[in-house]
Amino acid sequence: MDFALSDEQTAIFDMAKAFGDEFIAPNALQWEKDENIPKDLWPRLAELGFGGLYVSEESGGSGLSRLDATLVFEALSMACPSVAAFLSIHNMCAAMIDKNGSDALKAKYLEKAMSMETFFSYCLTEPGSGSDAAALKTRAERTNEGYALTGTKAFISGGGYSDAYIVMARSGEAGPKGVSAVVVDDGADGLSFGGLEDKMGWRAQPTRQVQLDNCNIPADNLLGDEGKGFTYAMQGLNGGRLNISACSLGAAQSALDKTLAYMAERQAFGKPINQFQALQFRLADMEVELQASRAFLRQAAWKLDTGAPDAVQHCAMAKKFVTEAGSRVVDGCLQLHGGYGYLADYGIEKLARDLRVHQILEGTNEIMRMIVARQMIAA
Ligand code: FAD
Ligand code: 2MC
Repeated sequence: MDFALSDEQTAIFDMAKAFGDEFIAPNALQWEKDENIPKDLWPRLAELGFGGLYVSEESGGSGLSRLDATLVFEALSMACPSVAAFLSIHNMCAAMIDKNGSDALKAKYLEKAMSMETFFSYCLTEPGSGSDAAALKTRAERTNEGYALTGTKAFISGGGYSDAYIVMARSGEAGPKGVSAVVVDDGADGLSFGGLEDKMGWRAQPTRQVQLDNCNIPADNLLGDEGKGFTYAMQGLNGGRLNISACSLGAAQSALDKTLAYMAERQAFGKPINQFQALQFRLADMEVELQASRAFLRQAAWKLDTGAPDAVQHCAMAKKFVTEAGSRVVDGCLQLHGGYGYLADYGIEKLARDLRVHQILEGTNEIMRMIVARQMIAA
């Protein structure tokens, strides 16, 4: 067993970190104020191969492992977790098309997804069904040409911003087996968007409802087989949950790095505050939390990469553990900055707001516990 990153993995991390330091970190606070990530960022990330991190090389992707991808999201989140997590959603969609799509669908979408001329959103949640995702009601009715979609998707990251949407909709019976996944292009007749949601964090990313009113799409925009959309959506989320964990980890690490520098400078009672043992112990606790998170996350990614039978549970456990640890660490860092931690200019309060939602989306941490406990009591 080898816990070290390979030279190639270290190079991937360093490349993402350098890009984030130069092109994302200096803009993160402004993009949050603008409530917009400039679209010209994406082709530059695509040049590094980040438009399809774990899309196969045959399809024009980078063909990396899930573990490699977590390194990219960890590194980019040191600059801004909101930007990194947005990129993760696009990657999740691109990989769903690569893994499950027909040759026609791949030919239609993947090249531009890899260059990130086409940015993808993922539409599962509805106003009446979030955790109980298989209860979704959006209909996909068969027509002569393909499908007519009617329904509303809630909380869609990139709603009204993205170029294409993977929509999970009901084409058959109640429950998970009646769900199909389809691709809807921006500009399609019958596609419209709700107002911009006013959120606590992830403010650089637009979140809107995606509304479908007899929205007609061609038959070859079906992803894979009819009735398998729920499984594709869940498989996509396994990797997504790893990525979200990596986003919490990178952001918390950057908060801790900033806090160490701050504590060496900040004086109280005649000495730098890093000389108080009570505070040193807090630093040590935070270091332990992040090291444990990193090891646990990478183990879960390795399980997904190797098709381990308990990979789904490990992805869920990693999401629960790492997102909660990440938020605790950022909150601790905010406290160690005193009043300055509460000011926007220091960047820590943004991280506390951005990371909070990682315990809610891509499956709440209660649902992560449910996934783990179901397996524990099944045997
Ligand atoms: P509910 O399912 O109503 O849950 C309410 C509470 O009950 C939660 O605490 C939940 O954990 C708990 N709960 C529910 N069932 C159980 C149970 N069986 N046992 C124990 N506790 C339970 N969705 C998308 O499809 N695409 C996106 O791009 C997207 N982006 C998002 C961006 C943001 C900023 C946010 C906030 C959400 C986003 N979501 C997206 C939606 C997100 O995935 C859902 O909010 C989440 O899955 C929870 O669903 P819900 O909000 O309906 O909560
Ligand atoms: N990986 C692979 N397959 C999975 C899976 C997973 N993680 N989870 C479920 N499945 C399969 C499962 O094996 C079953 O297939 P089969 O019948 O062939 O065995 C099918 O999906 C149905 O699963 P369940 O019987 O477990 O369905 P149930 O409705 O009881 O529970 C649950 C499913 C609660 C685990 C699922 O609804 C869930 O994960 N809910 C959380 C929703 C969520 O994560 N939303 C995130 C939206 S995206 C987002 O927030 C973004 C920011 C992008």
